[in-house]
This record gives sequence, C-alpha cells and structure tokens, in this order.
Amino acid sequence: MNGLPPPQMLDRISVVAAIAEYLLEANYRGYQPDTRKVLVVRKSDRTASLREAGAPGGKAGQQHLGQALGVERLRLRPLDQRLEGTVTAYGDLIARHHRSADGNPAWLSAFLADFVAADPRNALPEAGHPAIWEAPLVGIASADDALWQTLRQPEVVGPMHRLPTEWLPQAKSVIVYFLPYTATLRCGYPKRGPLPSLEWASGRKHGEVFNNVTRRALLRLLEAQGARAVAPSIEEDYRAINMRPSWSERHAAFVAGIGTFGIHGALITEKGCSGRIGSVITDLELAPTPRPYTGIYDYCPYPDSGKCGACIPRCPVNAIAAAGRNDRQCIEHGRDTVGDHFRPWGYHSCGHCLTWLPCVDRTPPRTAQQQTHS
Ligand code: B12
Ligand code: SF4
Ligand code: SF4
Repeated sequence: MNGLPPPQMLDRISVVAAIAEYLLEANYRGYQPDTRKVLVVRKSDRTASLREAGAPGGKAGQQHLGQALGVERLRLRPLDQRLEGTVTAYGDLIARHHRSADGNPAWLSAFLADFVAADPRNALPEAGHPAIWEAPLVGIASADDALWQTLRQPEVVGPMHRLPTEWLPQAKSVIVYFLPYTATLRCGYPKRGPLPSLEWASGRKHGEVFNNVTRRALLRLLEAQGARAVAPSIEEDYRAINMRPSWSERHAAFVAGIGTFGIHGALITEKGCSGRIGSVITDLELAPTPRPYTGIYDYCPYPDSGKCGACIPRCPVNAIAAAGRNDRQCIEHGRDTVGDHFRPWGYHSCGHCLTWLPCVDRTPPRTAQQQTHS
C-alpha cells in the first residue's frame, strides 16, 4: 500500500493489551465505552478476522468479540457496576507509590516513570512493538496561580478556558506531564518529503490512546491516596471550538514550569518539543515547580535574535512563519495529505515540526545554529 510495507499482523499480546485497556476504561467511573471500541481501536492492526467480522454493540458485541478472539464466552461486567477496590493492571504499581506528607511531588514522577516503562500498552502495534514514550517530565502548578486568569484573555487562549477550580471546586494543584517520543520514533521520521513514517503516524494515534491511559492511571493513583482528581481532557464536557480549548494542556505545562513555546507552536522543554502533554487537577496540596522563565518564547532563540528558524522551512505546507502559524494549512495537510496516504491504517497528522530540529530533544542554546539533532 502506497509503497510502504504492510504493518505486521495482530498478535496475542496486542489483543490482550486492547482488552485490558477496554476493561480498565469500562470500569473507570463515568466512562462507558462502546464494546465495539476494542475492534475499532485495533482496526489498524489489519487482522482480517477482527476487521471483517463487523461490530455489533451490547451483549451481542461481547459475544461477537469473544468469537472474534476465539474465546467461547467473553464476560464483561455490566458497565454500571464498578470494580471498586479490585486489582487493575497498574494496581500493584499504585500500591508501591505513596505521597510524602510535605507535598514533595517526586513520588508522582517516580510513578509515571515506572508506569511508562512497565505498561505493555506503551508500544506500537506494528513490527517489533517499539515503545512510543520515554519517561515523562512532570511539573506542578498551584491552582491559585495568577496565570490561570491570564489564560482567559482573548489573545492568550480565551474566556472559554476554565480555571482549575471550575473543573474541580476544591482544586489545590495541577499536575502536568510531558511524554517525550522515543528516539526510535523520532529518528525514524523522514528528513525529507511531505509524509511521516508509518511508525510516527501510528505513534500519534496509539500514543494518544496511551496518554489517555496515563491520565487515568494518574487519577487512580491520586484517588488511592484519598484525593479527588479530574483530567479535563477526558472529561465529557471538555470542548475545543475553533481550535480554542476549554483546557489547554500546552498552556498548563507553561504554568507548571515545564517549558515555553517555540515559534512552531509546540512547547519546548528540557527534553525538547517532540512529545505530547497530559494533565490532572487535584485537591492535594503539592509543592509547585519553579518556573525558570518569564517570557512565552524564552526557550526559542528566534523571536529575540532571529537565530535558528529551522522549523520554518521544515513545515511541508508553510504553516509556520515569522509572522505566525497558519493552523488551517496544518489541519488540511494532516487530514488530507497524510490522512489519505495512511487511510487504510486510519492514521493522520504530520510531525515535521517535532522532528529534525535543534529543539526536538533539548532546549536549544539561545544562540542555536541551524543544526539538527538525533
Ligand atoms: C487546537 C489544537 C491544534 C490545532 C491548532 C494548533 C493551535 N492553535 O494550538 C491543530 C490541529 C493545527 C494542531 C496541530 C498540532 N498539534 Co495540536 N492541539 C490542539 C489543542 C486541542 C489545543 C491547543 C491550544 O491551546 N490552542 C489555543 C491557542 C490559543 O494556542 P496557541 O496559539 O498555541 O497559543 C499562543 C497564545 O496563547 C500566545 N500567548 C499570547 N499571550 C500569552 C501569554 C501567556 C502567559 C501565554 C502562556 C501564552 C500567550 O502564545 C501561544 C504560542 O504562540 C491541544 C490539546 C490541548 N487541549 O491542549 C493540542 C496540542 C497542542 N497539539 C499537539 C500536537 C503534538 C500537535 C501536532 C504536532 C500534531 C500531532 N502530530 O499531534 C500539530 C503541531 C502544530 C503546531 N505547530 O503547533 C500537542 C502539543 C505537544 C507540544 N510539544 O507542544 C497538544 C498539547 C496535544 C497533547 N495533549 O499533547 N493542534
Ligand atoms: S526550530 Fe528553532 S526557531 Fe523553530 S521553534 Fe525550534 S528553536 Fe525555535
Ligand atoms: S504539524 Fe506539519 S503541517 Fe502542521 S505546522 Fe507542524 S510541520 Fe507544519
């Protein structure tokens, strides 16, 4: 297909991982996925028996799923019964991580690092199942930080951006993490041409599924410590209208001391910009991470000195310019050009501005030359 080798067939591990994920979601309070989800999520694995079998919902769906997997009777719990207190795939990991009474958030970084390293879902379904994410960077912001009000200004995000206390009335802290792509995914991205690699396109899709799993794992960890917690991006009433979200994880990361923006739009952190972001609001009092910057572009040399600018010619559709970004061009390229190319896999979205630039895996020096890393 399109000159690219077909992805490898689904194997037992990824089927088990898909079911484990489904069960976790099905038993997470308030989250009621369709039984078809396992089939839909794994459509990209190109397993004919799963794909072609069709996908009814409800009881028929469960029976059908069981048949497709060669299991005589697959019993999923009714969605209205929660498995409170039972062991989850990461239950033992949660049991090993306890918060310290002084609000030091180091236990959160340790939990997330262990989770990303140990969870089998941090893997592509394709050949060799390489890991998608490395250990995340973690930052904490106080729910009272004055910047949350600033984000509501029209030129920043806008009035639809909700305060932490509008997501969780008792909110005290906002936990934000940055998941860096592994070097395998980053370095496999083509240096030239308009398209990402198959692995990157897959990592965009399955990596965000894993990001959701991570958000939920963090909720579970906090709940196990007796705290309340909400992950706005997976809440039912989260919205992004005209590309303006009711909760911006990139801006939340800025507030939590994780990094500043680059002119390409992505957040640049000490581990670079090549990654995705997740966040959880909690009523736990945690020590905020210092913000070692004041300006919104402090980690990108271009606005101050005109140096670097490597992301401008790297964008295949000229969506990045000194004068600002053209988000429509970016959407059309990701949806139409990349989406058409990877249609049989159901993948889309470009990542040129997260690869082969001086800021992809580090904060560039203020006088960055036009050089490429890893
Ligand atoms: C809408 C959206 C898009 C839209 C529009 C992009 C945009 N305008 O931000 C489209 C579809 C084009 C898009 C594309 C991509 N996206 Co997108 N997208 C989002 C989404 C849902 C909201 C982003 C947002 O807040 N937009 C609002 C506008 C206002 O943000 P902004 O223009 O960047 O903000 C500027 C102003 O605020 C200004 N500003 C002015 N005054 C002040 C004052 C202060 C104090 C501050 C802080 C800022 C500020 O500075 C900012 C930078 O210029 C987030 C998920 C989320 N909920 O956070 C993901 C997200 C931003 N996307 C992400 C990614 C990875 C991508 C893509 C690489 C696609 C992909 N492969 O996944 C491309 C990259 C495009 C690019 N160069 O940025 C990641 C970013 C990771 C990172 N390292 O930063 C996010 C966070 C998803 C995630 N959970 O990880 N995306
Ligand atoms: S490539 Fe250079 S100019 Fe572009 S965001 Fe990164 S550091 Fe800034
Ligand atoms: S994701 Fe691709 S199209 Fe969009 S701004 Fe980045 S390089 Fe350009």
